[in-house]
Amino acid sequence: MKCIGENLNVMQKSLNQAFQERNPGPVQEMARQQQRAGMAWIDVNLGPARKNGPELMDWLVRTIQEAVDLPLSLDTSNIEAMEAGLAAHKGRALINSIMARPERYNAMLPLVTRYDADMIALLWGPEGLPRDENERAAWAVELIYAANEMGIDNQRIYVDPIITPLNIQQDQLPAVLRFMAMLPEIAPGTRSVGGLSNLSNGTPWREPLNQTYLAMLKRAGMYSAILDYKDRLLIDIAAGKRPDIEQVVVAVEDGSLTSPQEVEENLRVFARAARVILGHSLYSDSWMKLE
Ligand code: THG
Repeated sequence: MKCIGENLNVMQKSLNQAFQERNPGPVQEMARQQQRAGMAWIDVNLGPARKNGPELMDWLVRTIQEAVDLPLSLDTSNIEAMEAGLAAHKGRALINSIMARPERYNAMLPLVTRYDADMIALLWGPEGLPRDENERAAWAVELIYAANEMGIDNQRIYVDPIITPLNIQQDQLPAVLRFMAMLPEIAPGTRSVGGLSNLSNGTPWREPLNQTYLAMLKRAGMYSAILDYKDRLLIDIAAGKRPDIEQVVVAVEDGSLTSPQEVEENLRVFARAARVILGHSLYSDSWMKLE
């Protein structure tokens, strides 16, 4: 699986200060670390970027691409900031993201063709989060059809089914996996992506949950993930270097492993996490101790 580093964002206190002061040092240092960790893209996350959005995005794109030779995933809901980033970007940028809402995609799809970019099709619909795999499918069809009408080929579209936090919407995680199985038929040739850390937001078990769900998404055919580049084990799983962990996760998914006790102690955490992600056990902050 290809990795997109999530860490260069305005929520990071130390970086936010560098952003505001237009201090290139910390930004370029993190960009180099992300490249060394094997990221295929760096997500540049400004959120709504209400203040000086276009000028800040322009500066960030130039500053990062001065230090590393990587394409960027431009992550902002501010369309003017998105356009400024695309204009400054060298090579093919990834627009993160375009929602399945007509007023958003009608405004943003022209940027994909104007700047010859790739795009993330975010399955956030007119009524907000999708409720199951069928709603995801319906919104994917609508958005991809609109993109195709503008001359954007499926190969340039990265479908994001939206990964939601386990502690809020446990049943959406299996729904995303079922949607992944449907995607090649719905939209042949599209790629896929998901924001992995959303899953574990607000839980005390971030790493094992992210690692386990990544193994499931990989098996389900997901092409890429936005993730924490500092989690070495996660990156190893994405690169296929941990078949032992993948095997445990598959065994839970296929029902051949029913008790975490059946595997070596160091792999039990992945069996437990797989059970809670699949809904075999109910999530609570103390579930890891209870299993
Ligand atoms: N899909 C797409 N884009 C996305 C998301 C998605 N962009 C934003 C987000 N989701 C992915 N990026 C992040 C970035 C940071 C965190 C989660 C997702 C995160 N940060 C730590 C936290 O809040 O606890 C704080 C940062 C730190 O201190 O390390 O969780 O789904 N297309």
